[in-house]
This record gives sequence, structure tokens and C-alpha cells, in this order.
Amino acid sequence: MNMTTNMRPVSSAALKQAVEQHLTYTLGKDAGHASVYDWRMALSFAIRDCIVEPWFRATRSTYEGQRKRVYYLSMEFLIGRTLEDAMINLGLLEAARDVANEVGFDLREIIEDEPDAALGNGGLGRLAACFLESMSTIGCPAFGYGIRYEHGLFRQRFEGGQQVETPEDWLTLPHPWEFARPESAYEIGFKGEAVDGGWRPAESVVASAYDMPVIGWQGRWANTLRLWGAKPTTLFDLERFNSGDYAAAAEPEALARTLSRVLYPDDTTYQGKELRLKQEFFLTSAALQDILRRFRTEYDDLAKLPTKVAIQMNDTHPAIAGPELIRLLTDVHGMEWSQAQEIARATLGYTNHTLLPEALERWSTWLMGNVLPRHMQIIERIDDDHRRATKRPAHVGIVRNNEVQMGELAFIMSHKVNGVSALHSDLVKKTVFHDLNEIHPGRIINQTNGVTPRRWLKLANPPLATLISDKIGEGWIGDLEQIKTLEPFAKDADFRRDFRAAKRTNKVALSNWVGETMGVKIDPDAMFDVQIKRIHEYKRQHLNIFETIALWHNMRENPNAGWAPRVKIFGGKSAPGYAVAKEIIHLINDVASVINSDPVTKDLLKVVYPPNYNVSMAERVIPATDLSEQISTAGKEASGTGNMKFTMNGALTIGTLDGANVEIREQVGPENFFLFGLTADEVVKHRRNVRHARDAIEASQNMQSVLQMIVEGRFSPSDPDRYHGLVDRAWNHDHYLVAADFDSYYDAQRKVDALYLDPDAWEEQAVLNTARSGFFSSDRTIRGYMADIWETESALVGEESLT
Ligand code: OX2
Repeated sequence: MNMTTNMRPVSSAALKQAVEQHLTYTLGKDAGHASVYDWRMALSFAIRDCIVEPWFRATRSTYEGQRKRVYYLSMEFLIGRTLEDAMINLGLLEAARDVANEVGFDLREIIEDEPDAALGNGGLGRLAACFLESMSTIGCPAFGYGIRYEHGLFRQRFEGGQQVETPEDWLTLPHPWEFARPESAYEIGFKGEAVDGGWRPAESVVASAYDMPVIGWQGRWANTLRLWGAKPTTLFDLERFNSGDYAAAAEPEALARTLSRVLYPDDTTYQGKELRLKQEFFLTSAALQDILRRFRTEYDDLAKLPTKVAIQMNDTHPAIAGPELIRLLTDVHGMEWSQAQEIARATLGYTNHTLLPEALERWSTWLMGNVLPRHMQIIERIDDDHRRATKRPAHVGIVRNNEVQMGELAFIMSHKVNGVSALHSDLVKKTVFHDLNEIHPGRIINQTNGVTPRRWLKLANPPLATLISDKIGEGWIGDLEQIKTLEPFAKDADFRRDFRAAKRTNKVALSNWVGETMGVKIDPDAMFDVQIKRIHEYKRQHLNIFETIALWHNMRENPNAGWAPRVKIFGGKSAPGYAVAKEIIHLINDVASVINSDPVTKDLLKVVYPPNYNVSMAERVIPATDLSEQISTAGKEASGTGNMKFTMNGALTIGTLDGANVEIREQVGPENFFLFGLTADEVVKHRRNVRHARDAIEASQNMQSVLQMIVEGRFSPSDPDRYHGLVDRAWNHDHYLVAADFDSYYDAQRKVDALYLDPDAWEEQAVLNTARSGFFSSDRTIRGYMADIWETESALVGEESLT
């Protein structure tokens, strides 16, 4: 069968007719009165119609070919907007632009009317979204499984420079990209008791499916993202209602509604809340029941499961999959224990995304035993079996200190465990899973993260994407390795000029947006120096703002010293309960208001921090960036994926040897990367000196001035004591080694200045960054997972020859 022949060209006229049909008959709107929302919905339905056919065909081909399927279980999918991405992958963007113009709207306005689907916190959720797109592009038969949160990540605004959270409500308006599947529903139990080889839950809810098609590049394949919404098993307890106990009567409904109500707003921190454990089990059990149901419609022997099914756990959040799969195989399907354990292990894979101790999930045995009593028994038995089979040291185990260690559970129940960058995978072997790695050599492997070039270059950066395609053709979009053929043009002055012009177009657009939305005027010819990501001490936004203060101070002292004009751009949210991160946000905003009103430096330095950073803001900012800030303490950022997006878009990186920065530097060449700071090994050694911060500050005039200005209240004149705690921590509790890295960072920034003042040299390096970014496509990552973990093949192999 031939997926590629599905790409029937759709003319503008045909698309217009389809849009008008939907406007009239789906939305019941008269064109004369249709709003931008109405047109967006009509266009979305028309585009969605174009996905359905390849989607069905992909599903049929998977069944007919009896292909192995991949199931990606994730508590987060940070999708962003869907309409533009779908139009691009279907090749319908130009037709849609014509339609919009004809009906008197600007396509951009229609695209931007769509709310972001923010079902994730940061890198882990966005990675899942890139993976879905790449699996569809490659033709890897797959499902994503997640939760249909009514409220995604909170909205952020600033009041007096401080973060204020408000609920996000992406589902208030109808969501055109989903298909409700009320027939795909499973009962999910909680609590109650384990009874001889089984479980009698005391509570239950129903998980009901909603499907979103995910279309790959050129519409050749489409997979499904299946999100579960919670519904009550019984609407309400009529007996209790009739006896007047209205609150108790509504209990089943209340439990169900809270389960899929909101996304936990933590990124790399673990909270240990009962509702979260219930959400994790809700997703996992619904997915596994669905997977087994589908498998059994095709095959009768559950022993074949690992040959037809690969289940990937995105971090430990769905790690209850091990015990739940064993429970379903034994208690429900009557399989014998040891076989069930083996089959589960051969089916499951686990991706570790962090080494931070505060992120490692562990549940008290009491809570686990209470919420999932049967699973607690199964976990203990897995642990006993493992202890007996491996003669492991006493301190290794799933159940330790009356807690269930989810990392150990995920490891022991998986046939492959992967880290997300070369350095991170190495550290996984040496640190968190040191002992388990010795017991199970070869189980830990690396799969360096990647990002989809469709969204992060073609969609986000039309001027650059067009320039690249004009030079080397369009092949890079589906095969990013081809972008290396751009390399010789780094030496071509005309090409460098065009490359610079594309960047400038994006910088002008960003400047206008900043002017309109924030009322701050920024100069598109200044260097745009950007740090956008979650706010966290290990990511060191405070290092960046300290350097900004030092720079400002030195610019004032010596305004004619040949500084490169800069705009420092920050973006990112803090977890609502993370006080230190919130203090850093406050400081950035305070520093911004002082610097931005300084007449002495007005042509040299500005600081902007647009609120509510999300996927759509990233699409706006990354293409306009000159300098990418990747400055985490070495050994702490597992990979980073923003770093890759910047590289693709021709930004230069200033960064530490952390996460995927290491590989970015290798790929683009060390001469095209601004390196600073301690290495991961040096960080560990450095911390042994209890005076590391004090020594570094005492040796650095710059650092002393910065802390002095902050502590004097220069940035908080109405409340001069505001940052005493922050400054005290800088001296005495500098766990992330800001002081130790400060001078090295400041010096590297001055090298950045010098290069920026030589536009030709800068542009050559920028072109080389783009040209050498081919490795960082998530298509490459997915091919790695397919070969090394899932043992699956593309369903599109050989398809090309049929077109
Ligand atoms: C993030 C990691 O912090 C980041 O380094 C990585 O690039 C991303 O996952 C994708 O792998 N929550 N978020 C992460 O880890 C956890 C846990």
C-alpha cells in the first residue's frame, strides 16, 4: 500500500469550499457574521478532514501488516498549537492563506486564535510532543497515551514583578482536534483490599478516551494521541441523595472530576501527593487495559506481547506500569507469575530524565498500600524475586526506608533504561543506578534527545526555512542531516547577508511584539541574548541576572568601552510552591525596571521578561535569538532541548559542559560555541570545599559589586531588605556554584561582545551552527529508540519508490 499517494493536492478553491461548508453546517454561522474564532474552527475542521484519510490508512496498514506498535506513556504532552503544524505537514499552508485572505482575514490572526495545549511543564512534555510528530513522520506505528487535563499549566502574570498564577482553560471553548471515544472506556479502581490473588477496589472511576490524530511530514502517516478523561462510574448515589446527604451523594462524581482536572505544575520536583499517585495509576491502567484489549483482538497468545507491543515509560511517572501489567496478566488473564514478570519486562522500557534527588519519585509504602493494595503486594514480590535472583547489596532495592522507590521499580521492570544525552547516560550509570548497572550491565543505554525540525525550524522560522530551501532544496525538512550541505555557504558573503537579513526580520517582529505587549522599546540591531526555560536554581537564571547587573554597572562606569548593545530576554515559569525560584523572578523584574529607565545605558542594555512563556512564545523568540543561554551547573541538566532549537535557528550558544550542550559543541565545533564554567567532575570536587562560594566571591571584584548593589536595595529601593535572603544564600548556600562560575561566565560574555561587533565573523559561526544541527532532529532520536529499545521498523520503508 502506498501512503504517499494520499497527498492529493488540495486547491485553494477546494479548501475554501470545505471551510465554508464547516462554517455553515458544523458551526451554523453565516459568513457575514463569522468571527476569527468561527473561521479558525471551520478551517481546523477542514484541515482535520484531510488528516482522517491517512490516519485510517495508517491504522489499517498496521493491522494488515500485523506490525509491532509503540505505546508512549507520558503524564505530559506539551503540544502548543495544532492548526499551523497540521497545515504545514499537509502542505496546505499556502492554500489556507489564500482562503483567509479571500474571506477577509489574516491567516496569522486565525492561527494565533488557537489556545496552546499546555498539558506539560517543560522539556519532558515537549519532548513527548516532538516524539509523536517524529513517529508519524517516520511511519513508526504508535500511540501516545496521556491525561486530558481540563486545566493545563497555569497562566503566569507579574504583579509588582512577582509571579501570580491563574488557571488555564484551554478546554472552555470546543477543541476541534479531538474525537471523543465514549466506547473506549475502562474502569480504574482505587483502595479497597487485596484478596487472594486479586483486588476488590473500594472506589472506581471510568477512563474515557479522546483521540487526537498526529500527522507526520507530508501527510504520509498519522498516529494517535489518546488522552483519558475521568468520568464517574455512577452519576450519583441516589440512595444517599434521597436521604438528604447531598455532598456524599456527589462523591463519585467529585473523585472523577478531580482526577483529570489539573496538571501538577512541578518540573523536576516530586511532591508525594495522593491525587498525583491516583493520576499516574489512572493513566497507566487505562493505557494498559486498552493495549491488552487491542492485542487480544489480533492475537490469542499473551506470551507474544513483547513481539507486537513496546511500551515506553516517560520518566517514572507511569512506573506503576510494571506491577499493573503483571496484575492484568496474572489476576485477570490467568498467566503464571514468573512468565508474567518476564513478559512485562520484555515489553517495557524506561527513560530517565533527571538525576536531581528532589525529582526522584518515591511513595510511602503506607500510601501505596492504601491507594493500590494489590500493587503493593506485587511490588514486594518483584523486589523479593530480584533480591533472590541477583544477590544484590543490602542498600539496593525497590522498597527501602518504608518507601517505594519508583526509579528502582522502573529499572527492574524494564529491559532497557535510557538517559537523554551522552553525559547524562554516563552519569546515570555512575550515580543513581550505579549498583543496578553492575547487576544488569548493558541495560542502560543512551538516546540523545532531539526536536522536530518541522515545528522548530519550518513553522517557527519561515524566513530562514525559505532561505535554506532556496539554497539546498526541501529535503532537510524530512531528513535534517541534509542541512549539512549548507556548510560551504558559511564562506559565501551573499549567503551570510541573506542569513542575517532573515534573522533581522525575526528580530524586528519580536521587537514590535515586545513594544506592543510590554511597552518596552528594544533595538533589533542589538544582540538578543535569551534564556527561556523553567525557572530553577540549577538552570541558574540568577547567574544570568548577576552578570547583567555587573555588565550594567561596568557600562555606566565606562560607557565608551566598546560594549555590544544587548537585550537580555528572559522567559519562564516557576513552580507555584518554589519560593527561591519566585524570588529570582522578582529580582529579574526589579533589575529590568531599573536598567530600562537608566538614560546612561539606554542604547546599550535592556532587560525584558514577557510573562507566560509557553510553546507559542518559544516559536516567536527562538528564531529572533542571537545568543542562547545554556548555563546550568554541569551535571544537572539531563539534556536540554531548547539548546537544540536555538542551534538549528542559527543562534550561538554560551554554555557549560552539561547535558546535550556537550554534543552540540562537538557537532558545531568548539570554535563556534562559547564555553565556560566547571565540568561535572570539577563541580563535585569543588563542593567539598565548604568555602567555595566565599572564596570565589572574595576573589571577584565584579561579583562583590553585584551582591553589594543587591543588598543595598539598588533594585528594590522601596524595600531595601527584599533580597537579603538571596544574597545570604549566594555567600553561604550556593549549591549550584554560581560564584565559582561567575568570572568565567563574565569573561565568556565579553568574548561574545567582541564577536558580535564583527558581524561577518558572527554570521559565519551562526551559519555553521544551523548547518551542523542535523544530529538534533527527533527523527534521529526516534530511529535510535526503534532500533535499540523497541525493535520496530518503519511502515514506510520502500514507500518512496511507489510515488
Ligand atoms: C527534563 C530535563 O530537566 C531536561 O534536561 C530534559 O531535556 C527534558 O526533561 C527532556 O528529556 N522533568 N523534566 C525533565 O526531567 C524531568 C523529571
